[in-house]
Formats: sequence, structure tokens, C-alpha cells
Amino acid sequence: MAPHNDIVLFHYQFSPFAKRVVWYLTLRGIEYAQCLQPVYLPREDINALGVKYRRIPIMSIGRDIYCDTRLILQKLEEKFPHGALGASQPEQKAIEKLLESWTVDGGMFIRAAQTIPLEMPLLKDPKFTKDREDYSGRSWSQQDVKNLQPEGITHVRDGFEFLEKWLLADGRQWILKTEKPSLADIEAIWPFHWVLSLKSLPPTVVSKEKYPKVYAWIDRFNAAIASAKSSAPKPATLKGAEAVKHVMQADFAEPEGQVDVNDPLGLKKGQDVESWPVDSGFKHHDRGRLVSITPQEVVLASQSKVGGREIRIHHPRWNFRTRAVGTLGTKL
Ligand SMILES: N[C@@H](CCC(=O)N[C@@H](CS)C(=O)NCC(=O)O)C(=O)O
Repeated sequence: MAPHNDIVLFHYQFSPFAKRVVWYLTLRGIEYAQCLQPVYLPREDINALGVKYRRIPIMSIGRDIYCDTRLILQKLEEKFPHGALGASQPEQKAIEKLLESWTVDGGMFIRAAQTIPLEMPLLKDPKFTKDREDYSGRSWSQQDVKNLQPEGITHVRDGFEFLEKWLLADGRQWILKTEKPSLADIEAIWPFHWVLSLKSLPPTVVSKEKYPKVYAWIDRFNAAIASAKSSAPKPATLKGAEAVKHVMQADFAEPEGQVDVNDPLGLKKGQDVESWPVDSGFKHHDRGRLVSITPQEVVLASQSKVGGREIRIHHPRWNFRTRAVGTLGTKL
């Protein structure tokens, strides 16, 4: 059964981006359902929704579909303001946003992904490596993966240095000196948590002895998640058809927004547009009628493949491109 709040998270268990959202929902005790996805395309359930965006996770609330964890976390903060995990003071908010930018867009995730151990069985599956070539635009041949590893490890070590020597240097428990983990901790921790779980870093480079504060912070975070999990509602796991049916029967979660007349792209409400990420998964473009565009997001209305009902697809603006369909720009 999907929960009353209509939240469905489409993800797979070992996605470090999905963990950002799962941890957030767990720490807040927000009810949600999940629809587990294969680790590579095709993802029939997401196709059935009418969404072309290929990255994981996506989250639906009713017939509003949110792509990208930056937007998903922002929407959850807005929808459930009581007890929100985000900072309220501008200076702290700035730190939180800079940490998001550092890990999501600043290259830390890409570098962490370059450390994936060659022995990982998925790296020997040509379907997986071909899929990740489509996603990342780089070669995933055994040799190329091997060649990139030392550089990936060097950059990830730089992140450990930053955390140990500066951010956590004064012995604080949580990044913003809060009582419990806040959104800033989620924004900072996930690539480091991921590489430690992959056991992909040589102990001569990154170890508990070299980075005791970072390791202790990650241990504390795990304990906080375990404790929150014991009291949080357990997510229902929906089969694909069930999740899609639930989305299609639901209402929209948000009122229809406006098109910002001062937006630099100069697009008009109702115009056919396409939108897609430019940092990865860039070959998969969503198309639809422009519903709204603000500095934070662009929303397209598109027809689902099931029952033909309309869904609204939400993309963030940063590292996304939105163009009118049929203009020269769509070929870029
Ligand atoms: N900026 C996006 C990045 C999402 C992302 O790259 N997710 C990875 C999974 S961890 C992905 O989609 N990999 C390829 C795939 O699973 O298809 C976000 O914040 O959600």
C-alpha cells in the first residue's frame, strides 16, 4: 500500500544518491513507499510513467515527479516544514548549499565513482558497463576504469583532508554543531560513506588512523540512522505496476505554477519544450508542455504511457538545459 502522503521513491538499494533521500526520510520519520529499480536500463516502470530522465532516484508525490536529489530534498523540506533538517540561519544555509554543490556538482561523486574496485562483479557485466557509458559519456572498459583509479583516490583523499583538517577539526559532533544530524551532514557525508562501504581506498591512503574524526562522524551518523530506523515507518515496497497505477490515480501534489516572465530563456507557458541534465544521463530528454519555470525548477506536463493521464515532471535548473522543441538548441 502506498502511504497517504503519496510519496513513492524509485531507486535501487546501493545507489549513493538514493541514500541521500532514504536517510533524509528515515531521520524525519516520513512515511513513503519504494519501487525498486534495476541497476541499469531499461527501467520499464519509469518508462510507463512517461519519464525519460534516466538517473536514480526519482520521487513521485501524486502525479508530480521530481527528478534529482537536490530538488527532491528541497521539496521534502518545503512539504514537511515542521522539524525540517535544513539550516534556518543564512550563514549555515550557505554552508549546507556549498556542501551540496561540493559533493553533487563539484566532482566528489564522480571521483568517488572512479574508485570502484575492479573486482566488483557488475564491472564484468558488459550490459552494466555499456549502460554506464551512456550515463557518464566515458569509457568503462576494465583498462580505462583501472587507469582512472589513482586519480579518483587522490581526489577522494582530498575530501577526507578537507573534512578532517577543517570542517570537523574542532571536534564537533555534527557539521553545523546541531544536536542531531542535519541536512548539512547528509549533503557532506554520502560520497565518503559510499567509498568506505565499497572498500575501495587503500588503507595506506585513507584509514581510521589517518582520518579519525571523519571515521567517527560516519560511525555516529550510522548510529543515528539505525536509531531513527527503529522508530520510523517501514517503507512499503510496491511492484512496478502497482506503483505506476498508484501515481496515475493520484492528484497533483502541487498547484500549477507560473512561467517567470523574466526568465533568461524567454520561454512561454504552454510551449513545447525539452529538458535534460547536462552533467550525466544527458542523452535522455523529457519533452512536454511548459507548465512553470522559476529560478529553482522547470516543470513540464507530459502524457503517461498508462491511461494517458498527464504527469508533471520537475527538473532543477542547475546543470539542466531547457529548450523549445524544434529550435536549433535542441540538437546541442
Ligand atoms: N544530480 C543527480 C545525480 C543522480 C545520479 O547520478 N544517480 C546515479 C545513481 S547513484 C545514476 O543515476 N546512475 C546511473 C543509473 O543508475 O542509471 C541527483 O542528485 O539525483
